Amino acid sequence: MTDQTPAVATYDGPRRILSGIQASGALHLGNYLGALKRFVELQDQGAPVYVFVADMHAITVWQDPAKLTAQTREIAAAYLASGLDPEKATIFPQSAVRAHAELAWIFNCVARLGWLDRMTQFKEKSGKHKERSSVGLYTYPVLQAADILLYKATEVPVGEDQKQHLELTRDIAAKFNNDFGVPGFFPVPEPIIQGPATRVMSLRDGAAKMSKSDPSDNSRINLTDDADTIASKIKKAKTDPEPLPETLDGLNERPEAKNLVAIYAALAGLTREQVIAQFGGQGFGAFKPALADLAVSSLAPVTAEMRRLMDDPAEIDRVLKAGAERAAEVADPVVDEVKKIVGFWRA
Ligand code: AQP
Repeated sequence: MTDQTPAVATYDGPRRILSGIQASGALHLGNYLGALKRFVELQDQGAPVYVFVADMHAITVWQDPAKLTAQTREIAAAYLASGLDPEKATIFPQSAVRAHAELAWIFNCVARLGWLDRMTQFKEKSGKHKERSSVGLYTYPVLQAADILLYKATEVPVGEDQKQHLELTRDIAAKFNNDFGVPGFFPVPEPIIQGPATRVMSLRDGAAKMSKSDPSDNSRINLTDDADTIASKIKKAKTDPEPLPETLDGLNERPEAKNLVAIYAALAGLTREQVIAQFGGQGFGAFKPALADLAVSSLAPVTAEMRRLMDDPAEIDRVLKAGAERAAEVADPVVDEVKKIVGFWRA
């Protein structure tokens, strides 16, 4: 929390879960284990789930317009193929609900420059070329706060990398409630960063996050990879020469081994202790083929369903349109109320 954050007021609205994935390229195993699988678990627990395709976030870096539309459908296909049910979960493209942009502007005037200056993801993504980065890339976490608070979301399932952005959302909610004298108007949402795979690492470098933008395709398993490609990427994954340890502590200082064990645990629905109990003492010559088989059998149904859906864009579009209408029913009254609170003119 920043030093400017006032005391948290109580929010007594309903429980709501919200998250999104950028339409910025092919999805990978990190997105699947850190985000998609979690959304489905929450939906299956009966929670009201809102999941959007973050196309407005995607354009913070250049996107070919023709590809952006296809990528938006592809993320929606991944949501459906992973098990999200459009009757239960509200699935929609961010840009189809205008209130996201409206609330983001108001939040740009609530958030402080000092808060954004601390965001490590901007520093990583802008690299040495900060001056050439888009202004949108800088204010990205403010749009993310609008995405979340527009639905008065109480919980946000994300991977570890989004923790700092979630803290900024909490600060914006608290500052808005405080500045405008509306305690409890916005909830101060909780991040849900749980499970054995909140930070899946690159297969080529145990110190780097598995990421869409990594130039090496061998660093990640894409949801669109076929069985042979998955097996070959796991076979080539960087490891050390030691066998797997007999205890979890033995994975310390062995980032690549730790990552592969975490991936196995997440895919098999086991704890890392259980994986170590099964494979401790065995070399990667035995563990990697077992992991490859598991990855292929877990991802094959998702990949096949994604392909089927991608061949039927009309079905995806129906889901997105209905989802956008349902999302707007929640979002529009919230942004109307915010405009009233801020003092904007209305007839
Ligand atoms: N490696 C990861 N392990 C666990 N969770 C991850 N997520 C991303 N990478 C991992 C989670 O996936 C959700 C959607 O992420 P996103 O596409 O919106 O943005 P991102 O985090 O920027 O994903 P990438 O792959 O790293 O994209 P690039 O390379 O474009 O930056 C989020 O919940 C995220 O935590």
